[in-house]
Amino acid sequence: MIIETDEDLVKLQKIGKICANILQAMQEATRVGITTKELDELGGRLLAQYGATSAPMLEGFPGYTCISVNEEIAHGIPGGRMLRSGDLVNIDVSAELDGYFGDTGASFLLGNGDKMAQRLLRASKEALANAITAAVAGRPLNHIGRAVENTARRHGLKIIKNLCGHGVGHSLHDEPDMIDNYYEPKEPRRLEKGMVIAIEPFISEAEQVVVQSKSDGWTLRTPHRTRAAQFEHTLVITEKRPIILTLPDGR
Ligand code: M3C
Ligand code: CO
Ligand code: CO
Repeated sequence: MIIETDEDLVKLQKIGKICANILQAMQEATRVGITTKELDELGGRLLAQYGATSAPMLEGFPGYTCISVNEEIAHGIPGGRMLRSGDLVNIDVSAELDGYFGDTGASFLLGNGDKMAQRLLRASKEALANAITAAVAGRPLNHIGRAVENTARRHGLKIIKNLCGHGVGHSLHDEPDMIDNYYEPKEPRRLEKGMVIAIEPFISEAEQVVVQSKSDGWTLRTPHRTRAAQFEHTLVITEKRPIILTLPDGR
């Protein structure tokens, strides 16, 4: 969506902060032995406290939040899987309040993890930061993907090419759709002032596509089960630096 009124901005800020606070609380609650279902139930309780609705559930997803572990890249279904030291965990929180949506996600390690997992985290965090810097009104939309792709290359890593950012606002996946995480020279669109978008680079250790699980219809994995990490923020495009809507309280 494109912001038209002050009310649009205020309501997007509200749901953005809610998503960010819930993501932070779930990250803080993550410990060895907890199941992804228990973590998701915390997310569900917090959503209820804020009066917000899980966006994945509105799409028929069987969980309040998406929790993806190791070989799961995205859309991981919360369940009985117990988290272990060294797991690379991704939590993605998206929700609706008053007709407005927010979307944020983060990957992190439980314990120290291995060198590659640490590299994936550093690179994907940096890719999101560089993409945010590139997201200025008037610039070609493909500057976002270019920033992500260049960051991955500098770290000797790959991009998951069939996962992309998207517009957000009146729906979870809104206009402009399909914001590629790689440089697409034929992309004709430009960023506009007031555009609300979610940028979410998935940086990968080897493979460049994900496939959907045939058994649950949701979980996205790479064919050979190699890993990736994601960070996601919802932003409003301006003529300067974008406004990041999904920062938790106190940040
Ligand atoms: N918030 C998720 C979608 C959740 S709906 C099951 C998203 O938009 O960030 C992703 N899209 C693709 C992979 S993760
Ligand atoms: Co998301
Ligand atoms: Co998203």
